[in-house]
Amino acid sequence: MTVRKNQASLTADEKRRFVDALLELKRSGRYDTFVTTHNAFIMSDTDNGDRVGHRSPSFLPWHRRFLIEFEQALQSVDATVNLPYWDWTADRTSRSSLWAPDFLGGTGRARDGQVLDGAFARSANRWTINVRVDGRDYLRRDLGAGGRQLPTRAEVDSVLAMETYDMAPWNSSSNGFRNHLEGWRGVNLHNRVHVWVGGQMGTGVSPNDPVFWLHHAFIDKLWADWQARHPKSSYLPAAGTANVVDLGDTMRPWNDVTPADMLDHTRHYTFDTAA
Ligand SMILES: [Cu+2]
Repeated sequence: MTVRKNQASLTADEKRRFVDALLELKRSGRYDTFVTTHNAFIMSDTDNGDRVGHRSPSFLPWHRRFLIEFEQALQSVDATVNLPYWDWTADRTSRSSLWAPDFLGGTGRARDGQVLDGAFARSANRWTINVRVDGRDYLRRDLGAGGRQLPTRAEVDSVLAMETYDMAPWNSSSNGFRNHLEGWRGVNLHNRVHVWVGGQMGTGVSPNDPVFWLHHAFIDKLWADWQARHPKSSYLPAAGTANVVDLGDTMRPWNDVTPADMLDHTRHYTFDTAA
């Protein structure tokens, strides 16, 4: 049974196994296929055209399916590994244990953003950035870039209070829960965290940084928390919407899974705590 835990509560052994499984997926080439897929959707999802992975209602079920597939890949390396989540409202500085050398390593150096410690540093030679948007082949970060702050618990609660899942025009200008969580409108939760980490996390090839999975596992948990809080609210739109994945439509790239199939996470995993 997969239980997704808060990263702050992982034991030293759990951290080591998670990092080792990441390194093995990277070595085998499987890791980079996830980066390629994510970037392809970032490039093709547009506000006025087809949109599946981002800036649309299916942002949440798409990433849920994407994380399940990634977690299964990790478990094929080490069956004890589950995806942890990063509650950035609680662990909100670069001094968090998340960024220690025994886990994800820290921020990048000022000159070029290069991460210098931990298993994903260039010097460890096991984390070359192959799927990239520029020539730099090393992991980069700029934690807290430009003095930005991570979202607060109060900001998260203000978004969880929104009753309606999503609204027309079903894109980055929408009102409703999904777009506020994604961050194109309002207090900005998910997008802001990508920008706060900086480096590759601020680009379409963001899964190059392993923190991508921990960030999205928490976004996914917030969707579950929202469902628990609004049992009468459901995924929208229900049917017949051009360019958008309705409740019963299949999602690319899998073509065999719908948002309806993704509503109940407990078929796949549970969380250590509710919100
Ligand atoms: Cu993201």
